[in-house]
Amino acid sequence: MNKKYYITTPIYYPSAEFHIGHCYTTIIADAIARYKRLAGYDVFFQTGTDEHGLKIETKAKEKGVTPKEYVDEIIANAKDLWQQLNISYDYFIRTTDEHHMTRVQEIFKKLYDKGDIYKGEYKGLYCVPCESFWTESQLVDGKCPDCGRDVNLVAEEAYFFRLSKYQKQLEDFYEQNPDFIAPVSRKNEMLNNFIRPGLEDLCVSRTSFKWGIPVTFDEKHVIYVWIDALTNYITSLGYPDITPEFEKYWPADLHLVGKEIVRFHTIIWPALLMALDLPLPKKVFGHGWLIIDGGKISKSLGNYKDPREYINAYGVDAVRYFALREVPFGSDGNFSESSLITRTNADLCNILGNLVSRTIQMGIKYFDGNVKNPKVYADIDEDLKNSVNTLKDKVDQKIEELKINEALEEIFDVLRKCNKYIDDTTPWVLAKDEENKTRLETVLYNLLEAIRVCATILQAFIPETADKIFKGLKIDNNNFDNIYESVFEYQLGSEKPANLFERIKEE
Ligand code: ME8
Repeated sequence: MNKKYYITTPIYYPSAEFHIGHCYTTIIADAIARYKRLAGYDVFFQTGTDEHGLKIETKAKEKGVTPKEYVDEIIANAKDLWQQLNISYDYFIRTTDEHHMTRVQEIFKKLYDKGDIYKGEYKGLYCVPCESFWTESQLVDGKCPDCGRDVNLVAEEAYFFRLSKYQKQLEDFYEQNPDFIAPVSRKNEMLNNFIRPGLEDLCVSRTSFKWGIPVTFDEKHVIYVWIDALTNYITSLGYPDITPEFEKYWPADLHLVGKEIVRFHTIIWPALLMALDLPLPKKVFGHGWLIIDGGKISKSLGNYKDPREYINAYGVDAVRYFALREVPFGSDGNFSESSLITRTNADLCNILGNLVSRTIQMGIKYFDGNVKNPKVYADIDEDLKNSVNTLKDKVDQKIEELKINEALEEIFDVLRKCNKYIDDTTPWVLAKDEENKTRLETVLYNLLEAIRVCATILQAFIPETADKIFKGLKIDNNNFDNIYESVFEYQLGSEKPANLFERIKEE
């Protein structure tokens, strides 16, 4: 039986079209999922949409459509976007799915019967665009700390989840599982700013709007945000039924989220799971934000383009590579079209594309496309081979630590070395003298092997490009099991393959 790996993205709000920030999390989750599949794991990769709430109800009303009609259109576009980005999700959950809704109702009832949900009155400061309640002390200049807009004082009858009851259990859990939250700075933030000062019970129902999952035993209430949203990670597996899928995949190995929802995933979600007597996810990683002109890319600010425009202009792997490589994973980073272009030209075009096309062309020109291993090595070859042979372990380690950008740096270091190896061994000089034929073949064979190994790993990150490389090398793609089984002879044919990336001119 293969080892399993369950990875999730947040379920995004379809209140507006998705932007590059949503692509960021989803591309990274996809690369990790693909990597684990190549490594032989039985992967379950889930993404989806979080469709209830006042904001969507209001937006739909403004547009003169039902909330469901409103979200359906956005979700069709989102699915098209994921397809164009080669996102290999196994399951797309919608919180309007019938089975999700009934399962959420059952979970709510279960918690109520247990006494962990009770009826009370909610008074709070509410930000409509962010769908968030804030305490007085969290406001910045009296406004919503996330978007800077006005908040309203709201009072209504509501159900509460006994979050406070789980304070000690959460602290103990953090203590015993030091790797639960990453990066570690976010863990300290949760402990010091939220848990230790004392957890308040959490409001989990609303009567002020209708667009939500009704509480079965008190129908004027709809279940509010977090019990509906967070449980997506288990309702998709059939919970509360203990299905074979649930038994196989739960607990999740990794919830990948943006830093602003770490709090919900590392406090509310574990507490809910504790209340349900379920095991907790192994890790929550809170990544940084992509920012534009110093501010967060935001639906409410509308400061973004449809990511499909970038895919159409520069190719899917330019966008994927940027998301994976540009920003140290965990930190905030700037996004601009010009940095996307610079990154594509510098790495994909100059380092990778150039290497692959030069090598294949030389194989065709000097050996009619047939290059095998003459097995006579010089020191300079051993050096390159050593970098190639240790690459997979280095990348494994980086992926384990979720240092995704550094994983790509390792691969591109090897590719850079290959280019330097060409400059140092000067195949075009070797080609002038028949006596150097064996040496020349060794050089080209080593390069082809290095490219093959890099492409095998790159399948996880830029799958379309990796496929093109395999086609250029005229070999089948591989998983990691036989990555270090050498090819006996490359038969490259006679046709020069198209360039992997054209240099982009910045206007
Ligand atoms: O919060 N940079 O949905 P949401 C990087 N429905 N990542 C970004 C980003 C940016 N500028 N903007 C968005 C929700 N993201 C809830 C989640 S989960 C049970 C419920 C990504 O549509 C990032 O992953 O506001 C962030 O956490 C998520 O989109 C927020 O998506």
